[in-house]
Formats: sequence, C-alpha cells, structure tokens
Amino acid sequence: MSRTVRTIALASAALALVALATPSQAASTTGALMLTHVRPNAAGADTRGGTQLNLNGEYFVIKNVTARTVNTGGYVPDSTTNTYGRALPSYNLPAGARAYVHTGSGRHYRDSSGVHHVYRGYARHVLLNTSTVKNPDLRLKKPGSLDNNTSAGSISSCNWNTAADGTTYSC
Ligand SMILES: [Ca+2]
Ligand SMILES: [Ca+2]
Ligand SMILES: [Ca+2]
Repeated sequence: MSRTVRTIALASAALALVALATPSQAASTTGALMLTHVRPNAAGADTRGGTQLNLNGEYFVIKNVTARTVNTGGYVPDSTTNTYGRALPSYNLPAGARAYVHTGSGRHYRDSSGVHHVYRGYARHVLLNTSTVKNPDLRLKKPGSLDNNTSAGSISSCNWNTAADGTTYSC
C-alpha cells in the first residue's frame, strides 16, 4: 500500500467513526444561530371559513450557540418552497438562549422558564405541513441573504417531510 493510499484509508476510517458517533438528525450551524426544532403544523385546524387559526402555534426554534448576545434582526428564514420569508425582527437573544419564532403577531418576550418568543407578523401560515419534495424545507441564512430557495448564505437547516398536527420535530 502506497503512503497516499494508506493515508486515504485511514482518513476514511476516521470519517466512518465520526459518522457513527453523530446522530443523523443532529442540528448544526456554521453561524451564531442554529435551527433546533420546528412545528410546521400548528395544533388543531389551520383555517376555518377562510380565517387562519392558531398562527402562533406554527413556529421554529433557534438557539444562540455563542457566548455573547446576538441580535436576531436581519437573519433570513428561507422556506425552500416559497419566497416570502421576511427577515427576523430585531431581538437581543442572550448567549446560549433559545427562542420560539412564531408565525403570527405578538410582543417579543422572555417567558418564566427563560425561553424567548419572537413574532414574525404573518397573517397566514407559512411553513408547509407536507413538504416531501425539497430537502431541506427551511434554511436559516445570515443577515443580508436573499429568500431565493438556494443554499447561499445558509448557516443552519431543517427538514420535516410530512408534519403531524401539533407535533414538534428536531432539526
Ligand atoms: Ca403549517
Ligand atoms: Ca394543524
Ligand atoms: Ca424561500
């Protein structure tokens, strides 16, 4: 075995070990914020008589993985099936903290268990309940990125396929 072949073989063995040790659903990020969970299908009926219901029951969860406060303003959630992903509102998320990013309207706040809540202000549900065509279904992109359904600017992603009613999925 030549040195090159042996080096490649060792590298492959090391990669195989890493693959075994890493859960397939582990959330990850290359930036300051990470998508950790998603609830694409709000509990109960989504609409009734043309009225959108429980918009804030549809959400995703982000975590500040850094040791400093990060302002969420400008980060772009890009659903890969549409192009109306407005940037996140300005909100100071403390180091290590998590925030539920709700689809509907409300006043951003920190709840009694220390989890934060941020509101996107949509008047309709925006995360597909069934999304089996695209992978991932949602990307979080760094500020200044476009909602153009490509990976450009992506720091973290989430895929769910078919989302059951009122069920939260790990990213
Ligand atoms: Ca939905
Ligand atoms: Ca529902
Ligand atoms: Ca999109």
